Amino acid sequence: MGLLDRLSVLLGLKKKEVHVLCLGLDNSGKTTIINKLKPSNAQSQNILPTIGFSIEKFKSSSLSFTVFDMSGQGRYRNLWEHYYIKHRRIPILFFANKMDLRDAVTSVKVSQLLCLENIKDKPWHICASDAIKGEGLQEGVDWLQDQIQTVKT
Ligand SMILES: Nc1nc2c(ncn2[C@@H]2O[C@H](COP(=O)(O)OP(=O)(O)O)[C@@H](O)[C@H]2O)c(=O)[nH]1
Ligand SMILES: [Mg+2]
Repeated sequence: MGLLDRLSVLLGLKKKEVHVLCLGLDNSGKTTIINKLKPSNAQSQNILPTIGFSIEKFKSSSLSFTVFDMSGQGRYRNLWEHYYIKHRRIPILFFANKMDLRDAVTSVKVSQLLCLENIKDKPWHICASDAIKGEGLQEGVDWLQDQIQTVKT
């Protein structure tokens, strides 16, 4: 951020800008989640499979998010590491999405299957979500916003 932008954030004239890397298996609902977080007049009605990655934006009450929405396809996974900075204490938000499906496992079970309790060096949180209805998404974004605001800039 340039000096003027920082000043605008300090004065409350502008939201602080943050970058988010969105990763996950293909077809898990990443693009649908991001789309649902945009204002309704900016949402697309027809979500196509992501090729490579796309850059999306949405806002929370005090932050302006730029999201790198990565394709989950194997041949694009080597792109991920270019956007991921290993040694920083970056918060990780997990969505256990498609909770509306009859066979969906609970978010507790998902966190066990992914061994999330082994993540000791970064704050993490898991939310059950239904991206079609938009359920569980705000809880996740609120957590992310809290985490980012407690990190010193
Ligand atoms: N039932 C259900 N379908 C979902 C949910 N989220 C996404 N989908 C559907 O899953 C498919 C893949 O979604 P998409 O956002 O393209 O997945 P991505 O590949 O991870 O970006 C689409 O047909 C979505 O409508 C959800 O929470 N519940
Ligand atoms: Mg996608």
